[in-house]
Amino acid sequence: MRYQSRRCAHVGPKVNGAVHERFAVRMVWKQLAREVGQAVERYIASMRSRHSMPGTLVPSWAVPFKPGLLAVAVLAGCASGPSTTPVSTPVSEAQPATPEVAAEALTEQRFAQWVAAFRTSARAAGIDDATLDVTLNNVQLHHRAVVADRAQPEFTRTFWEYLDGVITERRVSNGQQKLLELRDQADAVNARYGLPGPVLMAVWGIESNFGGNYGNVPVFDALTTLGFEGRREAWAKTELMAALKIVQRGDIDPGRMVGSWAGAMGQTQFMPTSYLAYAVDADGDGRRDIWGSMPDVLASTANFLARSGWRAEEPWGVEVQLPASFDPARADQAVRQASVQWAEEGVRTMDGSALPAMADAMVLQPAGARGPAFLVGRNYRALLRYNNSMSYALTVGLLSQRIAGGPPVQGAWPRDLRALTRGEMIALQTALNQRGFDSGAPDGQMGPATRGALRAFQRSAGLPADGFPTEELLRLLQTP
Ligand SMILES: [Ca+2]
Repeated sequence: MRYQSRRCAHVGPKVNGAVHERFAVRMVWKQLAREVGQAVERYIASMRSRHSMPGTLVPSWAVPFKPGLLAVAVLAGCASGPSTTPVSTPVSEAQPATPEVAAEALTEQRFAQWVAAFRTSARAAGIDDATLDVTLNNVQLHHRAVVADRAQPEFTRTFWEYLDGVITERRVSNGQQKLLELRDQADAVNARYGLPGPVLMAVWGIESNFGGNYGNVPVFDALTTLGFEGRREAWAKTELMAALKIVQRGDIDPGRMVGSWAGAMGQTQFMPTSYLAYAVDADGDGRRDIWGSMPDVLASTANFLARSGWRAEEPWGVEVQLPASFDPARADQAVRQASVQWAEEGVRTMDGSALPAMADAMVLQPAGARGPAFLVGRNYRALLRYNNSMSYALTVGLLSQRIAGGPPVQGAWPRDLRALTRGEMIALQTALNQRGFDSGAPDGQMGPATRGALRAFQRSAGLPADGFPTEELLRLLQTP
């Protein structure tokens, strides 16, 4: 639960669907935080050019501001007032009063104010002082997390490139090995929640590489930083409050409460609200430990998916072959029916055997009409609740299939195609709109509106309406 779908991977808070949250409340702090955030970005940009850093920030965002330098800067900044020093002036220990350092100090001040205001509201909501002291007294602002959170990468990967990176032979064999080691626990969880062991291993393997990397950012640092930054303040405050409740209940020592920069925690990356709703104490020690107890990790993950609609009697999905007459416009999440009805349309498994029973299934063609096809049902949609990304949910299913000893994808990916850049996606959306196919405001993201508009254009041009963006379609759209 760490990534957001716009990177073709899964980036962002997911369990709660907060990626799509809309914030109606505009608070003064939000505007302040935005201004400060912009100042921080200018500062980082100036540092980057000064030190000839590459255009992309290295992911060492976890380095907090240096308090010592800040203490000097606060004093210097207060003494000198607004500075008119050119931005190109080099920063050095001897010249602490540059605009960049002053901006950094101001940011720290405002961050402290934000935390103090949040603390007041948390106390009013029933969090005791002991909990507030141990969680919020030493939180640190991670300014690079802010930059990463706002990043709009120009280049994205295709689904098959993402799949190649996640489903490696090593990850498959590690998943099989872990399942052997944890067989008794996995069997118990399956009996209780209806979640097969290979699926749980796949989620665990993707979220944290089987516990090898679940992040080491203190959760309270991550969430106060994101709340202060302001773009998702309401969401971050809700998660912070949930995190405080977890500590107050005594489930976990706050020093062990670490995770990703987005606030996702533990071996399978639960957001705090999801933890409160779904975490389970399976080993009976009275604590729900999704960091150190594998029975708790497996049961919590299974409970989340079971409560999200996973059905024990259905598979995650199945790769299928489509009849030659299949209209690719029917490979759409809005077109759902039982496997039996898909079979009547000529949809078959790869070896021609009967389709598994799925009550409410849809066809997915993640690489368009030229690529492989999958039939997925409610269990796929349960995985979307974990992380609202087609790439994520399909990859969990395919990895679980490999861990269970099943085949890799058998259809051929159209590897001659490449993902459109963000700029090209905006051009595609703009051209669609100009031609009267409404794709909404161009944002560089492939969403349902863009897909629908692209399909309408393809139909008008007598092309298979798969809604899959390619360079060729972009050229066609831009040709008068
Ligand atoms: Ca426990």
